[in-house]
Amino acid sequence: MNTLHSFLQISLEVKEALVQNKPLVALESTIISHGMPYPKNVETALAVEKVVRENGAIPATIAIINGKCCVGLSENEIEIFGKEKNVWKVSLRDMPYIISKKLYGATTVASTMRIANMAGIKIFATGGIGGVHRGAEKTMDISADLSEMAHTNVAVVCAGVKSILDIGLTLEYLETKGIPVVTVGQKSFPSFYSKESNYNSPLQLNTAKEIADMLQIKWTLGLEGSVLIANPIDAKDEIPYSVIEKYIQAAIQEAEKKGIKGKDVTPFLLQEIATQTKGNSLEANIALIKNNAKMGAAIAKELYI
Ligand code: PSU
Ligand code: MN
Repeated sequence: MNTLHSFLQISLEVKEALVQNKPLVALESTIISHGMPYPKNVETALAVEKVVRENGAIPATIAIINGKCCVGLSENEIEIFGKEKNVWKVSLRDMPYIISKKLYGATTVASTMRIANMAGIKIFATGGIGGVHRGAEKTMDISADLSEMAHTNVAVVCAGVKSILDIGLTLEYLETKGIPVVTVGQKSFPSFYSKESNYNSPLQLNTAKEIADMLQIKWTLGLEGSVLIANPIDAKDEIPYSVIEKYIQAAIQEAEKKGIKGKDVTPFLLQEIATQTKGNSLEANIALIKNNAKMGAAIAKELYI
């Protein structure tokens, strides 16, 4: 009989870290296969793993390969996810299909969280989460990332919510689902490419230790689910809101014109914005992921002590 165990493949390094109670940071693979172009995607994925290590934690990049949920990828596997065209973007609904068909599956925030939880990893660093899309009152396009965050005990470090989404509605949805949203070191809720947005963060904490304390208390109380840790992009790397907003508007219009729908929306918008900003948005994206990896490692270190 198949058990959960038979579908989970944890790398030696990650296994050792789990046994020895070393800090671990989960990383997703959709960002590699559908979030950035080759070869920058592979370079970034490897650089992000390096940042996690340099900050005293063990990286665990997660993906689905050959019928297994893999926790901890080799360089060669990361290269495949960056290069191959036949890699699926796998959210929760796609997991059983991709596993049963033994296809390559790049995991989104939702599926990465679920697999990290199976392995016992509590901290996950990424760039941006999916959320409530603009116009969701008509399209119902709300990412499964949000519902997953309502009940899986893995904290997500991201750079806030980018305004391809409806930031206000995303914050409302998070509140409804009981998901704490805490911004690191500032009042304004960050918006991915930009350090700030027009929204205040519901909560603010200033150190990794404070965040780790809050996570421990949440889960000790039996309050299930994630915490959204919004880590603002460094001022030197940001694209100001007023500048990026017009590219985002244009990209959304282009997606509508082309009839892009469902799971293709986010990758299309990211690519369109990168093209229109002549790669500037991609550079900001890379900088903020590294920044989040660093914060993820710092929190993981506090949590495992
Ligand atoms: N935002 C980014 N880069 C990404 C994604 C979001 O800046 O790569 C990916 C993440 O994997 C996220 C997913 O979980 O898009 C959300 O997709 P959807 O909106 O289809 O749920
Ligand atoms: Mn969607």
